[in-house]
Amino acid sequence: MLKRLSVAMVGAVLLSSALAGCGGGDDSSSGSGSDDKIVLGFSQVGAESGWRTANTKSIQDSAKAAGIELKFADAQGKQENQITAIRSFITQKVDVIAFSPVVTSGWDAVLKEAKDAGIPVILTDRSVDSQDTSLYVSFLGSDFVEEGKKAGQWLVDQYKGKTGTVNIVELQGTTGAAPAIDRQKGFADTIASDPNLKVVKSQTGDFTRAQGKTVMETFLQSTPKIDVLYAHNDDMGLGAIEAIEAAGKKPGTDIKIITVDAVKDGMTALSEGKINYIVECSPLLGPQLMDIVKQVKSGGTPEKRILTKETTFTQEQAKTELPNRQY
Ligand code: GYE
Repeated sequence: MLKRLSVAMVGAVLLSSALAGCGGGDDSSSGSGSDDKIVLGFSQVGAESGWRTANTKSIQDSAKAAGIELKFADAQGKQENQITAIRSFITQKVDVIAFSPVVTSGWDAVLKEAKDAGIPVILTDRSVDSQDTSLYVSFLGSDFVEEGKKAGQWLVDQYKGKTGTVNIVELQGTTGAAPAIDRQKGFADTIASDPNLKVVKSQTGDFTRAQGKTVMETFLQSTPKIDVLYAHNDDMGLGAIEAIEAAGKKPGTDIKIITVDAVKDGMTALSEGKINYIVECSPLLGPQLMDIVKQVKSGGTPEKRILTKETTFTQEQAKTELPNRQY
């Protein structure tokens, strides 16, 4: 009951703040040029990780730089909040809607409402599983299966020619989220080439540091021999490092660690030898998103799938890259 109430309240707050942004007095709130400014409604997942914080900043900064009026709603990790925010953007008649879907499924109805209202939708960072791809104009983001494959390939290379079972534990991202599904799949498919590599435990840590720590504690208690940890993001890996150290083990040495993202804290742990390998996933999607928004608004047709460029980092490479890392 209490939970329901708080969800309803968050929804109401989102709705009212979103409405306030576009309600009366538009001249004074946005300056004299507000009429011809493109209005973009953006529904963000939340603030679960360092990646997400950098992604939010990138979107806010680049909207400003592009002269686009941004209506930003934080869904606090809840799909129902995202649906509420999207509906409020439709009511407000924003020019374009963009969002990073917390999970892949359950979007058809609200996307249809946007389409019927003639408002183009851009998927940012994460995909949806809608069969009808006309429900969105473009999807900008990483190839998460490829990221999982890169993580798996590094491990395959590490254990090439060696004998004995390698026990791997996996910290998955948010259940049902595209990066969790795809990073698991890419990794599993790749390590299948070496029968010694076995995932013995796999559980969600919801992409957060706190849950990464808690779940790793249970892994350590239930599994005496853990050789490798594969965490779907840096934050869960960093939480797990705390649990490993508290259990008297040396992260990076006693347990090899692979993560995804390459945010500053992850890169620092990598350069210190506590993480062994990081697959990069760039959160800096803002500039490209604003370009797509402008293109759509001027009647253009953006590519249906726009991929971000990414790399990988070893411990040595992290030392070189760290001083340049923006996020
Ligand atoms: O890897 C993780 C975040 O969707 C790519 O979400 C994003 C993921 C990112 O919470 O840190």
